[in-house]
Amino acid sequence: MMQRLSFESDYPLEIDIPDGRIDYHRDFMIQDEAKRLLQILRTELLWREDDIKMFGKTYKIPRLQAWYGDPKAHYKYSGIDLPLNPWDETLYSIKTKIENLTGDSYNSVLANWYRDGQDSNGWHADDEKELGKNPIIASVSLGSERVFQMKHRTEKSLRKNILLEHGSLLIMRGQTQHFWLHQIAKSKKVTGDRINLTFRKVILKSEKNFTF
Ligand SMILES: O=C(O)CCC(=O)C(=O)O
Repeated sequence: MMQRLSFESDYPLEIDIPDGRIDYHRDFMIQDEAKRLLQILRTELLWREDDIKMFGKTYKIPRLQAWYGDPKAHYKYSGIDLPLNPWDETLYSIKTKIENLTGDSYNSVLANWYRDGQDSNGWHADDEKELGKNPIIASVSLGSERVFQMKHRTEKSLRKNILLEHGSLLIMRGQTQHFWLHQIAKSKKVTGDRINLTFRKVILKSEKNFTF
């Protein structure tokens, strides 16, 4: 069942999942500000249409993406080595807003642009070794609402569906990436676009205690 979250009391809402932790800030941005940022990011970011290889075949990833961050904050997933762009002013200001709100720190961001409901992001966890043991992932949603689906890796009956609203911030922390997978499935009902920004802290290769 899909959950539209209610905010009568506590803010942010801690979404109750075993073996992990999720906080959801529905009103992270006021609607006008979120709309303005969506318009800027559509044109300002260096969007790429990357390929992925699966079972010997090459496919276009069903969304556009772009990677920004501190010098040396390199990131690779599913064989895709994303070129690192230096911080964009708009992305940096959103990063600072999240850091001031939560007290966490980030050095990079993966931007995803879902052009319509046919764009998607399949089941995965953000568990690459560059992200360290219990990564904190801060995910901002701008534009059309999409459902963030989660499933537990071993307890197959455990699932969670969260509606990601325009201007919201969802934070995954603790052991979430070890125990849970997430996805944005295709949807025939969604016609508009959506930009998602997932702020991360990549362990820099120059850091002494970096071990793969
Ligand atoms: O679009 C989203 O909300 C999820 C993005 C995501 O899963 C990712 O970038 O790893």
